[in-house]
Amino acid sequence: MKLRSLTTAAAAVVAAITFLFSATAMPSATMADAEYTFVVSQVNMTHMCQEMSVAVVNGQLPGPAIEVTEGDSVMVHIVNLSPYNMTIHWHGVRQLRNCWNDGVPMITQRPIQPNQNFTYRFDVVDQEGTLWWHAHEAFLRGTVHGEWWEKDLAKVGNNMTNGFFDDYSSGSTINGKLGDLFNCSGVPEESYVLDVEPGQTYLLRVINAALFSEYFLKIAGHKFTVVSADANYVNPFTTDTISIAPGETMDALVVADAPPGKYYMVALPSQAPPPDTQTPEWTTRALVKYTSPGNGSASSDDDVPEAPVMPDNHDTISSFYFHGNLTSLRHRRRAQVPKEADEHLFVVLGLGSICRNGGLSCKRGNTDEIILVANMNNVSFHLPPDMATPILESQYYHHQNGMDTLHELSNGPPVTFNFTDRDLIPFGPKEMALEPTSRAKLVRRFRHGATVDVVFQSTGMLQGDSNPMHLHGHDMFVLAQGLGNFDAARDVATYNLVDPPRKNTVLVPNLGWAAVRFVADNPGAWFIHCHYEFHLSMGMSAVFIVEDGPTVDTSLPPPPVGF
Ligand SMILES: [Cu+2]
Repeated sequence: MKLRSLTTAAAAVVAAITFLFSATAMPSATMADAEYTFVVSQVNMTHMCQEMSVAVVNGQLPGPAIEVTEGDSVMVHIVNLSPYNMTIHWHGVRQLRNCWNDGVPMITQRPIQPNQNFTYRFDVVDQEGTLWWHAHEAFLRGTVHGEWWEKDLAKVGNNMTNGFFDDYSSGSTINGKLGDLFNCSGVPEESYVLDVEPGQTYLLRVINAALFSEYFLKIAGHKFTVVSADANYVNPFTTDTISIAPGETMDALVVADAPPGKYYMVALPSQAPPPDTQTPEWTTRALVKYTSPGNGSASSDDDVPEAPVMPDNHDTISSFYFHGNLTSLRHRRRAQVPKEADEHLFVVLGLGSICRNGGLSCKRGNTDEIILVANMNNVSFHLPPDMATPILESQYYHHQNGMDTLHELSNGPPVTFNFTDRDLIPFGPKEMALEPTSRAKLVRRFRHGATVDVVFQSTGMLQGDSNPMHLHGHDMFVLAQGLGNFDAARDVATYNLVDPPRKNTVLVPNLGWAAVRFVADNPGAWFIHCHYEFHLSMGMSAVFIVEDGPTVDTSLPPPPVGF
């Protein structure tokens, strides 16, 4: 298959963003192959009869795409004219020995304050396909693209951190368009339209930039051939439905081989079935429209578009099987998966609570006396609001204060229980007994070059939620996934050590587990977190500190000039 010869690329995106092609080559310090200026500002936008002030880049929703060729160096000047602190994270970019440019507030840098500028520099090396950028500050990720919120997103972020969870989006979008399932006083919202010519093949770059939900994406009368995920080629496979979790990207080919006409492209959010709390979820749709070569439309305006039959919105098992189909395409320049690991972590993704009174004793469960938090091995990530120095800077300069308050992520949870017990889903005595949690600057240190296995285990404490876990600065080999509780004696034998997919975001299935392996070869302080914004804001995150190697070439250079 000649992927590089495809020049017609359309972007269909479950809440849009950015494209990065890539390759090998090193840049000079001052010049860049691609240079962009991103002006972040507040603009007023009106949808569904409601005017909102939203933070956007260069006045656009979604923001501008960065298009680069393999091997390019990239420079992006951020001008923050918004009233919010801001950083931009280059999601999935490997950032080899370049952690200073990873864009995570108080972990890799101080946030860019209102009316301040900052320049990011990075290379895109050995990655092909689609990556994206987003704000990594409170809930502002929401407006650099995606859902439509009739809410102040900075405030929503605050609410979630403080244990108030009644905020939901008002609509989903494809490339910033709500589509005709939404209306303002009966007038349908604008739809994203993908014009296609019969017989042509299109590359769709699909990004789930939504804050809360996995999505199913389907086009009536057409099939997808998935060729890449998280900017790594996969063995192509054909499917009529793409399943995609927040933070993931998928590149898929679509052949316009249906009878000329109009076809809906539908993005449907999914959620775990009751007894999980059911939240408002919004389906959105775009239009695939056949045109004739040269001029004219091959479909008349009166054509009623054909709609796809969508999976049930509780059909979490389809997502499980879709992700199980991903295997990596053999690539001569890429290292194979290491056959053994040096370190083994079992990370239980849970929900807990801390007492609002600051003590250890209070009423648990459905009460105002607690703040609900999300955790990893029963510690919830928390940075004190008065923290002065980012973790990376403290690590690099060996600052004592800052580093002595770090809490080491343990190899496993403090107590073992039936993690996927459905009786844990509703508030009750079983669940409440497991609630007490601590908060800390949660980190884990790795020797440079260590091969690390992590098994992520979802739990009924978080209801039946899946967890898309995103690791910065590294790709992870996804060795296996399963439903229920991970059992090393049984499950290690199922590890794929032949062609596991490489992902920066691994979807840990609903009431199940996922096993990953990565090589800690990139010195720095790397955020690892759930890409559901509410789990992240509740503390489902940690920092992986990778130590310098023995040589200059395996060590983190000093911060860039002007940092
Ligand atoms: Cu999560």
